[in-house]
Amino acid sequence: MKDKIIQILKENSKNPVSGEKLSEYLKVSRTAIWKHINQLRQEGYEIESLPSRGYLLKNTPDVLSSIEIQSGLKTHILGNKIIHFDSIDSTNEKAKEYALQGEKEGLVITAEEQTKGKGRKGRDWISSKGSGIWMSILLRPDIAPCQAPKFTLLAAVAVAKSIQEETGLLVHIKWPNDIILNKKKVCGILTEMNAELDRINYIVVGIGINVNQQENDFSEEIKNKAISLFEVKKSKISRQNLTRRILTNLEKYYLNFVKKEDFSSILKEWKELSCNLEKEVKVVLNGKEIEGIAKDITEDGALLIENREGKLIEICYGDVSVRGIYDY
Ligand code: BTX
Repeated sequence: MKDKIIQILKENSKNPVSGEKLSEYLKVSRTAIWKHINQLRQEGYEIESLPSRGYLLKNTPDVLSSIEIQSGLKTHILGNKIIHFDSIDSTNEKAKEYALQGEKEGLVITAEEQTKGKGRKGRDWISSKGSGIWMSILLRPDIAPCQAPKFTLLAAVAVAKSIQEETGLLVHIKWPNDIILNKKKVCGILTEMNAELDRINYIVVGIGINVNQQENDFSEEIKNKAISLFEVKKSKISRQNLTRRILTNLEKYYLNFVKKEDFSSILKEWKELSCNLEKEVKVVLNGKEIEGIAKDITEDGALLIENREGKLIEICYGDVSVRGIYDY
């Protein structure tokens, strides 16, 4: 209902719409309209009440709601359906629930705040209210499950490019799933999959970006490794514009990969954006440390490390530290 009211007010941006007209059109009482208008005001919509003329929308807040993101979104699949939550445990968990109910690919779950945002291996992802992009995208690619790790790389390229295009800031990718700005983590990507031996049922790509937090907004626990776009750009960034750009770029890379089976161009861009290659790295894998120089990334998205003995080791997953970048 609130979305419908906003849509009508947007379509009549120059002319006030009376409560009577809204209630007739939407077939609800004028009291119900009034309640919804008040709720919208609480959510940050600036709606003027002009005596005996009606409601006029003066300003929209930077929320990640379906109506705001979809207006101006030119994708074919991603974002066809967007479900927005003011507060939720984890957008990835919600997307997986919808996936199990048979929801089509392209569904996007967005939230203003996550109370149990997830990182990898049960780690937390701190997702404070209204300041970041916390979203998950449901995909159902017709490819073999062993190809799934490529989605994290693909998403990282799409997000890094989108941040650069939208803000002009130079970001890098730290294998496999971090986006780095000024040597700190500005974004994390969590890809989760449900598959059988030979086919993927669904993939959920969860993207968390620190957008408009100020330095003091980060808790003690993460303030040495986390950074927001605002801190470097020194001006507020539209979460709506950045979200639309990410969905557009992600769809482009996704379709190139699944329809044209072209991963090599994504890999090339990944390498250009990487902060790992030719750097000294340390990988912690099942509690064991491997040190060496990151030499390359394979077609399957694994990291190739040359160890101290000059032997090449292929790392498919694990936590990588790069000298000089936060936890190393
Ligand atoms: P990760 O395991 O690589 O990173 C998690 C680690 O990053 C934490 O242990 C903490 O040290 C640090 N950290 C936590 N919060 C932040 C933050 N806001 N900024 C920078 N560093 C932080 C990375 O996992 C994958 C994160 C994906 C998050 C998205 S948000 C939407 C979707 N829903 C969901 O529950 N997760 C994904």
